[in-house]
Amino acid sequence: MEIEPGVHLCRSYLDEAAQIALLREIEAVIARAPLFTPTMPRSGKPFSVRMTNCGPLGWVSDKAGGYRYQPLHPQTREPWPPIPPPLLEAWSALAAYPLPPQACLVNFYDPAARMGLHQDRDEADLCAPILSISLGADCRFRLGGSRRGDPSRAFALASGDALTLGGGARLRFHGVDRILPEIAPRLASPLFADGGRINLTLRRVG
Ligand code: MD3
Ligand code: FE
Repeated sequence: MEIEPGVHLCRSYLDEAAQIALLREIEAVIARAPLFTPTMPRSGKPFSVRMTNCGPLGWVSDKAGGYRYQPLHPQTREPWPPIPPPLLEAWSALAAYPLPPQACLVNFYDPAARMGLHQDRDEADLCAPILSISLGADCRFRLGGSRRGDPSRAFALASGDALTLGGGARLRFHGVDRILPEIAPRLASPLFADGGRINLTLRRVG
């Protein structure tokens, strides 16, 4: 359903079996392309979120090079693994875009991680939507406006939820206030031994 212009939230897009199947695929991605800790441009301050990618291009950030997309893992120097089929199927079903995704960013939040309010503007192609899929613990997600000071609203994103951001929503500020204490039984995975959340974002880069 369209919760705001250009923002579609599909609750429980993946049922529990599909979440577990996708989690196994993401574990395999992380085994080949280990999670790394990005750092902020200029300051070098580490993100609390750890990341990896799959697909032809991956998003990285470090003190010297800043935010960018590149074809190789910053530590292994290997190409990113391919995007798992269930994510390509989700893109076909939800993105309403004729070309396949070029990048899938895998964000891993431990229970204390967060992501400050920001815009996604490292992509030359701003026509294509972004598709986000959540796994694991719920988070309190924040959606602002197109300027930093605009009013914002918060809502929960839960395991299996899919969010698409397109059209005028593409440049809205957004962030993750915090990971919420778990209520549902957590998905069995060494990744979630301490709780935690994974978010997958599929994008066209340009
Ligand atoms: C709203 N990730 O990786 S995904 C990011 O949960 C990022 O890990 C968050 O923001 C996460 O850049 C949020 C949902 C999302 C993604 C892109 C958006 C919401 C968005 C772009 C515009 C507006
Ligand atoms: Fe973002």
